[in-house]
Amino acid sequence: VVRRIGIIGTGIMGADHARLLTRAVSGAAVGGVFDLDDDRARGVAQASGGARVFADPYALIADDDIDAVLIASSDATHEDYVLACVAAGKPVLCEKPLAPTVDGCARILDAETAHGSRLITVGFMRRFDPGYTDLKALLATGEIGAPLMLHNVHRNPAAVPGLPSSALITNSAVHELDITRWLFDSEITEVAVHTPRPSGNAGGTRDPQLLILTTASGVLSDVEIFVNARYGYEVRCELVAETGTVTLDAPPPTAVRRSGLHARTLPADWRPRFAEAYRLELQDWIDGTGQGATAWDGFAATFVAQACVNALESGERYTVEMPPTPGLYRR
Ligand code: ISE
Repeated sequence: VVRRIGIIGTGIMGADHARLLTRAVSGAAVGGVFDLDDDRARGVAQASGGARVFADPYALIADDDIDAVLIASSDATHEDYVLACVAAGKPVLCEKPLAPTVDGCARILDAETAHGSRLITVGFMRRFDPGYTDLKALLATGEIGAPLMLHNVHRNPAAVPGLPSSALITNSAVHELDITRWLFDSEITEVAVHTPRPSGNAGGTRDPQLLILTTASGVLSDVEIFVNARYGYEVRCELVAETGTVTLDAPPPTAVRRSGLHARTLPADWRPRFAEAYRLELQDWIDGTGQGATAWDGFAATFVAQACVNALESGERYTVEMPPTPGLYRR
């Protein structure tokens, strides 16, 4: 069986997902696309083997020939589209964030809970990155003892000028908020955010930032988020445990030695760095294996991100008082 996927939003991520679904994932085909920019939608439809172009995203969601929906439109539109998918009883993969506000995420949880079974997956693709899955598997062996600290580095070469300082948290560091909960299987209970003198290249944005997260299990996870680092895209971390450490990096296999330099190339953005994670995430979704982040994970990430934004704006530590996990999401 080939599942026919409808894609809402054919920008950078929507186009990339369409390409992977068409070329790199088995059992899937792009059945339809919608984008506010008609030409862009047509281009992606053509590259996806002649998928239908819809003029209305809700018509795409309701269409009998669309089996499941992938949402890669702008963040503020996610909630309405996800709710429409739940109302139609269709599986949906929504790019992060599930919704930009805690209230929006809560409305989605209510809708899915009322529906009574899980339809929603959130695109926290790092959960499928071979480096992170290795790290989690290694931790589970107990070979390096109990985890104590995780040092995360997350850098982008350049952000749009005028980016709000909160966006470093809600749009970028939100990945580390999710990966911290996932890796340690423990909720984040306290957050603090520190900022150095902003980079002169950040155009007034408070960039970089240092987040300090504490989990219920007592692990400290610090996150350097720097979105105007200029030199390239980089995500790495080091886990410190009782009897050993693990570093996660993604060096390309080729290194150049020339003119007194020993160099490896860095990507310009996250797509090459997480290409395999995206492919595995989509294959898991199509297969219905259910390893992806749930709506509850999406809610939790937005909830903790909000606490971090409060901490950034007030300069104070925040205790994160997350509501109890609804029954639908308990293991
Ligand atoms: C972007 O939206 C992503 O999700 C990337 O993974 C992240 O590295 C980047 O900072 C975000 O802007």
